[in-house]
Amino acid sequence: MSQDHPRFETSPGQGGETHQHLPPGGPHDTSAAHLTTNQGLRISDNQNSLTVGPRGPVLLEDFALREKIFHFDHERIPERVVHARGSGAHGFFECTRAIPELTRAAPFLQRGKKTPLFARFSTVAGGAGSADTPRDVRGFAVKFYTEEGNWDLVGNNIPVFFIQDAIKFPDLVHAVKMEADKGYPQAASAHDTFWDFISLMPEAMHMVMWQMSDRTLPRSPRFMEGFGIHTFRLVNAAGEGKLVKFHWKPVLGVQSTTWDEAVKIAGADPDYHRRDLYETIELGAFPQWELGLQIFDEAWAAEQPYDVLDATKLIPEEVVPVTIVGRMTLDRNPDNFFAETEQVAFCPTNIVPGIDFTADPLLQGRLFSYLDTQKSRLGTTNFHQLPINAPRCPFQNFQRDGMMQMSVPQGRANYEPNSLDEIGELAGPRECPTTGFVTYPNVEAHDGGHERLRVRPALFADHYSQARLFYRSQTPVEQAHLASALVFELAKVGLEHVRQRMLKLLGAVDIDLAHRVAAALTMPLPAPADTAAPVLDMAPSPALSILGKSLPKMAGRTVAILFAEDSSRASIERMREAIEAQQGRVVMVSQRTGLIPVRDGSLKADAKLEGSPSALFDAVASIIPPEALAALRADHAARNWLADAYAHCKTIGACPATLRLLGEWGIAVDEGVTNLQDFPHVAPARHWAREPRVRLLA
Ligand code: HDE
Repeated sequence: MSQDHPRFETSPGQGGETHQHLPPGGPHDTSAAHLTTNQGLRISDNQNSLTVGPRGPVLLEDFALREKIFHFDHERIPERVVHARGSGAHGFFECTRAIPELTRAAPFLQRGKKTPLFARFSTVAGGAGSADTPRDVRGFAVKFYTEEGNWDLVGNNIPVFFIQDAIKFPDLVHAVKMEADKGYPQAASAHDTFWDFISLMPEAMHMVMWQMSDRTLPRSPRFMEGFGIHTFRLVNAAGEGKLVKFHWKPVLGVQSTTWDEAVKIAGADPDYHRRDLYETIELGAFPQWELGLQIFDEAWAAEQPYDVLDATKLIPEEVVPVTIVGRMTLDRNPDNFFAETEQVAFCPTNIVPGIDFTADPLLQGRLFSYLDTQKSRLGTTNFHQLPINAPRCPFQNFQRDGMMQMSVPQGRANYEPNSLDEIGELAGPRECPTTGFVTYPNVEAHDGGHERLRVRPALFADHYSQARLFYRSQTPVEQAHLASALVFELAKVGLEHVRQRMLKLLGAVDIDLAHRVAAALTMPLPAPADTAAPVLDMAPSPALSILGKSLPKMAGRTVAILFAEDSSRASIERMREAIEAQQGRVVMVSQRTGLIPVRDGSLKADAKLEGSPSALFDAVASIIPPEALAALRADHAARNWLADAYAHCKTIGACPATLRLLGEWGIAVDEGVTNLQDFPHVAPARHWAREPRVRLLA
């Protein structure tokens, strides 16, 4: 590097134009971790692009520059479609009153038990860069990392909602967000489209009261109540369920601002709430909320003048008191806003044993929406692997692959059930009926008394009767093909116990079939599998057979005519006419392509024998003069052509010279090998009687 061409250095006066190591703290600090590319390559210069000479163009070759800018270009991800503006913190939930009689959910089982969590508070309408203090509902979302999986309690700071049914949510959000044509106002409900919608939506009136109250102007998240809104269900270890509404109560009490304050704060410090949460945690004044429950049951609910599944209704605390069962403390700010607060993905579907849903139609819609939106926002189905979203308990299943897959599963068990453990291979995880999550059957009056179950109807239990019907409805040729296919496939299965199990299942389908397959595999025939339902002997259905439906017609079929130099053009033309008259198609095949001289002129070969095996055609005819025999005898492709046509049970139309070849090659003449005159009538048929002579069938 020449002294004439100074390079840019971030610490003026510390060296200038060459690579020199500077004192600690400078850009070339050797005591710090080395700066590398994403491939781990150490970077020698993070200040200057690579150029041709001091004033020349920047080189495409500068991969360090391109990687850095490429990554920067893609730093933004889609913001949340609602609740885009928010801030979060880590903390824990401490159980202050064990309630095993109400729920088996892990966080509530012992007094003093602590469960780590992450909470995020948000506005609803504004974009990610909007101010913290508009008049708006606030999100109050908490992710509990329990030892039985993540539980997300995704609530708001108001105990009711605008709408009763999720199907209205996109309309509500469109109406409140910036107007479609103007792109404003940002983060404000004070505009035409919001009030147009609301004026047509009487169910929103209760929520509008809350929205126009000072609840939507909180002093800070630290002074907000939080509500699960929907009625949920708690289920204890005995499987008994109670209905519940969740309440968060700030230890500091509830506090709002006035509208005028909120407006001025938005100007003076748009990050007022974010800063407030961050700074108080940094100062060690950890915000706290008590978690309270309103517990009730169906009988009580049925007597109320409102429906507890209606999210526009609350249950007055004076009617059903709020029982405090624990306390949330937020004691740690995120290390990185993007990695944690931005990438945290709350899903109301994240519940744990002991907690369940109800049929609230607003909740039911949310159960679809959140998982779905994360795919748009975080770009991959594997967002659950991000540190902020990953459960703190072990998790494993057979979901695989997908964009940004971080785990490296071992072994070939990527499906279930499997029996790979029987040969000492990794079999993977198994379902557990006793400790796994079980949905509360939930007999709610409006469900018509039907329980929510994971069962199949009783008649689905018969797996064999129709398999037997199918097999027995096949012609003997088809049965042989089916049995042989099973033999072919199972012969490729190296797992002895799997073959055994298949023979047992086949035995339950048809003992003769099982016997054929076992014999061909030289395996002893095991006893047939036990069946959950009686296997019926149904009357055979010929409609299930292919051969029963095959029509011996030329239409739609293709016939190849093999010819050679000096073949009889007249015989070939006669053959072509007969085939085409029956709507068949003719392909002329010869050892050479192009125009071939034949008796009385020439004929064009459409295909070369070597590249056009007889498998391509439905039937073949060979019209050749004795003079061609020598060349065909010496041609392996010619021999295969005829031998395969025979082995595939096709009709072969043979001239006298062809018959000689067939004889020489040991291809027996049968009813499917015809003279040229009969050929067009016999051609479409397959001659299955020939099959035992050409292959070993099961
Ligand atoms: Fe949400 N809501 N919501 N919501 N919601 C989202 O999910 C949705 C509703 C709430 O800090 C989205 O990850 C539908 C009620 C909070 O990351 C999305 C319906 C309540 C947050 C979504 C509702 C909420 C969201 C957008 C009508 C209070 C922020 C980004 C049935 C109980 C969570 C995302 C965070 C976020 C859908 C109604 C609370 C699109 C369809 C009622 C606190 O999935």
